[in-house]
Amino acid sequence: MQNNKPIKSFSTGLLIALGLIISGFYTNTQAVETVVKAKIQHHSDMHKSMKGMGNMRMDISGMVMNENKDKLPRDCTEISEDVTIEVKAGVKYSRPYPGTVFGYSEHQWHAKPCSRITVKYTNEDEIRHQWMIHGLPKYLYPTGMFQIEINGKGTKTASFIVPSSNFTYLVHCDIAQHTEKGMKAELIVGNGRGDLPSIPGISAPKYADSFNSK
Ligand SMILES: [Cu+2]
Repeated sequence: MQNNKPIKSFSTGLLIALGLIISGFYTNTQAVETVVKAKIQHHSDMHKSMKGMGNMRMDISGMVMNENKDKLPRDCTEISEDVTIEVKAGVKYSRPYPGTVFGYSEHQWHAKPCSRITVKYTNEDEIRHQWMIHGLPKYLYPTGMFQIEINGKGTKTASFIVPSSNFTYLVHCDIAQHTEKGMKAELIVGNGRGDLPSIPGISAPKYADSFNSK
């Protein structure tokens, strides 16, 4: 009996120690679990926010952002018509327009409200060019934009659907100086809202250059 007591107290101490280790381990496991859960949550948030950024097809030759082949704008009951825009980009398309360096093969397109527009875009230069349209409804096109970008020579095709309102949409290449140097166009849906300024072959600049000398 006398021997039992130290053993018993030892085993109690051991149990307490084991308990501490186990609870410590458990706490650690919980902490690890919390971290893992947070990471999973962060990952899924990232995916959600990527979804919020819209869909994106991307490869070495370029990208398509916010393509929409089938989601109708709220104010459309059906797709009114399918329109195909075949447009080329390149330095050579600037030739008819003095003062420009880059150009599109066409600078104005027409479409009916609620039409689905398929853009077949060909880049004939060795540099990067975009066909980027602004002002689309943000609940379908995050940032209101649809875009095709091609790195060097190549062709990409993608579609989007316009809403029912009469509107003139700006189309351009957003690469530094390309808009200013000729890569600007307009898409007129329905009756549009007049021409945008500085569209090569279509409209004069809003503020003409002044070369007055005194
Ligand atoms: Cu460009």
